[in-house]
Amino acid sequence: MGVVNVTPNSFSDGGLFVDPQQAVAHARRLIEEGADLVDIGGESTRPGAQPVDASDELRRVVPVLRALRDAPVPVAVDTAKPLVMQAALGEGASLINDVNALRAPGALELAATSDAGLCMMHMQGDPRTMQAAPRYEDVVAEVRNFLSGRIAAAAAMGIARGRIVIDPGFGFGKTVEHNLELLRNLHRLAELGAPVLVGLSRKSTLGAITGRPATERLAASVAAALLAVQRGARIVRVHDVAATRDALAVLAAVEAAGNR
Ligand code: HH2
Repeated sequence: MGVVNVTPNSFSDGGLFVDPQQAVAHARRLIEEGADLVDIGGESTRPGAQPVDASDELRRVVPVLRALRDAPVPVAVDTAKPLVMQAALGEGASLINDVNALRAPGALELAATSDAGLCMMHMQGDPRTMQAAPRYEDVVAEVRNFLSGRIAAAAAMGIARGRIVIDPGFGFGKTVEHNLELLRNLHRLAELGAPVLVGLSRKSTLGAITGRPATERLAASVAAALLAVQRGARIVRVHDVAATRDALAVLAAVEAAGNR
């Protein structure tokens, strides 16, 4: 999944693709690099980010989604707002990627009326405050219980399980240790039976490990994507598609050789 942030303030590429034409060109570039889907977002959820109102978010993402209607891969919308979800579905989006796991009033109901894929992510708190003091007794069990609860909530609305993707939400109300613990135990989330999406690309945990700023986290991001796929991730949400694909091709070749 290639990331397209149509925002002025995203943590690693804020402002680069805020112009819809630039965003569309970037999405097409990521598709050429081998993205199997692209994720269009109009609100940064970086720690400390202020919420954006729906009209601004719509102004950012709708022209981009419209221009990508003919894209050769599915297009996701990264939003927590039912109004934006609805508009995005009308513009041809086929996956709703919600960092708030469809907890906004009306979000699950709207999702139930569509046939889109649904990615539900775990977050402790909200982006404004989530990194202040994340606390868990057992981060893996708590994230797993939350996601299992969201799968059940979706099922209770009549949403087929096959439409659901789950995501532990790396960096969303988690310390470096919490993120590493979740990555080490990703298989426990995969056991829930829904494909697991992992977003670690360029995130601050990789900065804490390597000492590098967001613009210099390519190698760390590729390593994280590879480790995630080895531990059961089925989708990796990345800014650097070509490099990630190469790394995953090596992993696939090694695994195929083992199966011969
Ligand atoms: N991370 C970000 C945004 N959306 N969605 C899912 N499912 N999983 C993630 O880990 C995830 C996500 C944050 O990254 P980015 O979009 O690059 O930054 P920003 O929120 O600052 O726009």
